[in-house]
Amino acid sequence: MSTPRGLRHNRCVLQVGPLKPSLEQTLADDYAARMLPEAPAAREAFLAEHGAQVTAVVTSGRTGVDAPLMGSLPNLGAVVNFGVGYDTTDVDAAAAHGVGVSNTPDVLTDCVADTAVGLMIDTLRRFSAADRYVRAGRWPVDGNYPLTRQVSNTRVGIIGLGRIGSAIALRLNAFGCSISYHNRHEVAGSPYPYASSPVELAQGVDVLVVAAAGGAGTRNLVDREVLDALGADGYLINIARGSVVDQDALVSALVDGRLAGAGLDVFADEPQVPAVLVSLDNVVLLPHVASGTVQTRAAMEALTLRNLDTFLATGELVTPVR
Ligand code: 8YV
Repeated sequence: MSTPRGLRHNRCVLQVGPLKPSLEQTLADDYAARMLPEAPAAREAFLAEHGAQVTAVVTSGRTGVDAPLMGSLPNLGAVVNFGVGYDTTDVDAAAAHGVGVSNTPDVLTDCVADTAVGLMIDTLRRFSAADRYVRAGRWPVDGNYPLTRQVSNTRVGIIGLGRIGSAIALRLNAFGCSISYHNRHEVAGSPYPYASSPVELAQGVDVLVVAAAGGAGTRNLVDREVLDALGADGYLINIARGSVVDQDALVSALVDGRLAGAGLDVFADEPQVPAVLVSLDNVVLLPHVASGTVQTRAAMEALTLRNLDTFLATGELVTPVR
């Protein structure tokens, strides 16, 4: 059997983009990992000098490895991704070069699903807005806060019934919500009704929750037509990727009153959030924190290192993406 790609040369681990500080420390201390410079000239010089030595990259969904970078790393064998989403890594180029890609599934499912439900409650019940009302001293002046939208027993449509979408459905079942979903393929054995398109799904629900993977296949899947199908009494919750929603169409729908509200953990161009969204009181805006708990991030870090260790020892990944 031939030696797997990435094990044929002296092992050199490259960090691409910022990572959790403790993970960066471990990579530097225990793996003598190099960090890819960000400035273009320094990056080019680094790749010219060290590119051929790199056998494994550790990165996150925030940065990833695109095809040109992969082309500069001729002995790369694995892209180890901290996070479940890997849409910033070119998996087709990786497959073409024989490079494995791993992510961190399962360990973050609970926290991301918790965040989706928290965002939904906050958006419909307007808790953050009501908190601002109290802090601004308006309660004694303007009286009771306006009534809001009930969460229990709403009709919820989930786009993407994978691990995270299913965990969201499970939680919302306990709220008496009726669940339906749209997915690339109908999920065999699912207890929930399937809608063959996002528009069809949006037409029949009060709340649309986006839990689909990012990437070219889902870009702007939630567009103006879908938002109009959701309607002026509808709410959008997105804990997936900003790219899945046409952000301009979303902003217009909110500004025009064609959508009741939105709860967003992700945006098209993070960390930039359109000023108009910030000015609206019927949206809840989070800085991409869905998996951001001490416990979950530690589990993600451990799984990232398990993938790296296993790759360096055997050429295999523990949780490859395909
Ligand atoms: C990441 C995420 O932790 O897992 C994902 O896909 O979006 C988050 O959980 C965060 O983006 C760090 O890269």
